[in-house]
Amino acid sequence: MPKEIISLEIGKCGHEIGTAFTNNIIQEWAVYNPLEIPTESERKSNESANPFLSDFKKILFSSSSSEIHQRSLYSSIISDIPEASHNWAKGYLQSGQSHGEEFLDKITTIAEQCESLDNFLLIHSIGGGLGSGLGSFLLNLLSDHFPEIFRINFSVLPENSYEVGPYNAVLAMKEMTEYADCVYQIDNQALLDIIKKNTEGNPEINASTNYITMNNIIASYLSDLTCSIRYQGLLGMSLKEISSNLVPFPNLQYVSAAKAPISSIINNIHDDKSLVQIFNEITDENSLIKLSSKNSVYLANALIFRGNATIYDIQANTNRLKNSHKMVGWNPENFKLALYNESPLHIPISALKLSNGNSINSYFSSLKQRFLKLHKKKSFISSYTQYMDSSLFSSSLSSLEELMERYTANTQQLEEPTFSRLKMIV
Ligand SMILES: Nc1nc2c(ncn2[C@@H]2O[C@H](COP(=O)(O)OP(=O)(O)OP(=O)(O)O)[C@@H](O)[C@H]2O)c(=O)[nH]1
Ligand SMILES: [Mg+2]
Repeated sequence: MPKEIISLEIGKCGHEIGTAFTNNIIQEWAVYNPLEIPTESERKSNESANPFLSDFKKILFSSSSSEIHQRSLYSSIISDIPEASHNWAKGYLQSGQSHGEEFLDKITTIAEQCESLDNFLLIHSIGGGLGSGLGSFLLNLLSDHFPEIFRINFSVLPENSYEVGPYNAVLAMKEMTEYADCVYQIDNQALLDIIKKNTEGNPEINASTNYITMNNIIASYLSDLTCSIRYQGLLGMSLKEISSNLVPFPNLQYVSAAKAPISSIINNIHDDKSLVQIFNEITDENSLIKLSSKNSVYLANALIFRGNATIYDIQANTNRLKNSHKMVGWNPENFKLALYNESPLHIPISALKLSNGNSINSYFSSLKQRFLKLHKKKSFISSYTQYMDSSLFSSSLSSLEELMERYTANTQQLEEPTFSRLKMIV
């Protein structure tokens, strides 16, 4: 029975999110298991004192040792990596390739400590240099050396104001399309807009608290995704099971999410929305990536429900939700449900809807436009071509265009695609 997750936190954003996520699950665990939480010094002296963290191994890849939070929670820290200066190519080559052997040694040592490794989880932004470039390099490395182990990316997309973001994101996505088994994407711009909408009139939320609030939302998303390493569940599903169900075919592996209730996470307040209200909130309009839900067709969906409600009510609401989604003709029933009694902190009931479908093309098309706008003006090109061949820009853009075409083609046809299916886990 696979169980351990090795999470690779890459770059500043990866580290901040990894920290917010670990804090979230430790606090939550303390509510349900008050006697089992070890102190910081117990953790330092005895690694196995981490009750669920023994199944959740963290490796940090950072270019600065001064800002590392909670050292004791990491199985390994690599903190002397050269800065990638917002540049995918520098991150891939200078921060990645030139340290490849050292990275492989560290990852292999941790992997050998696992009884039955479930997956690698790469947490990073694909806007910055290290997260996108080193992230791409590590994904390649894992694919070469651990081909049997599922590779899951949890990738933050750059907000509109992050100038070189579109270059780095498109270059990284070429690698993820090729080497990742599943990619959960979250869009900083969508988060900023959701926060703005939910905080009008709240004087405590301002630009400087945005990252904290954004990371709380992301942490809670990751916490839902990884419930199975902490709780039994009435209907439990491991991260690998959820991910392989969401990706019926390789190279169509981009998952978006909608979460409810979101205002309680943002405003840090107790929320007691009804089950119907919660289900009404998890639409594409509230997605954590900006999507247009017009004519959406889904290849697969999954719902992670947490909290106390009768199975009958959950099932009735799930059926209602399912009926509002147009599923692809050859996969009409792919709407998986995971159920956990343990709700998130301060929230009695919550739901996370995960979707893989053609509405992601609306985001990809806006990313392509942002990329082209930069590329046509030849902005920043020379800082990339110091490290890579310029043809990589056009091949990465082609990879994005082909991905969009695959999403369109495979959500239109009634027949099952002819390329080989990933092994489905029911
Ligand atoms: N949600 C969220 N986004 C962040 C955070 N920190 C940085 N980002 C975003 O990540 C992108 C920049 O990536 P970073 O992670 O800072 O960069 P890096 O990977 O360390 O790489 P370099 O600094 O370029 O070497 C931008 O889109 C930032 O807005 C964070 O704590 N939370
Ligand atoms: Mg950085």
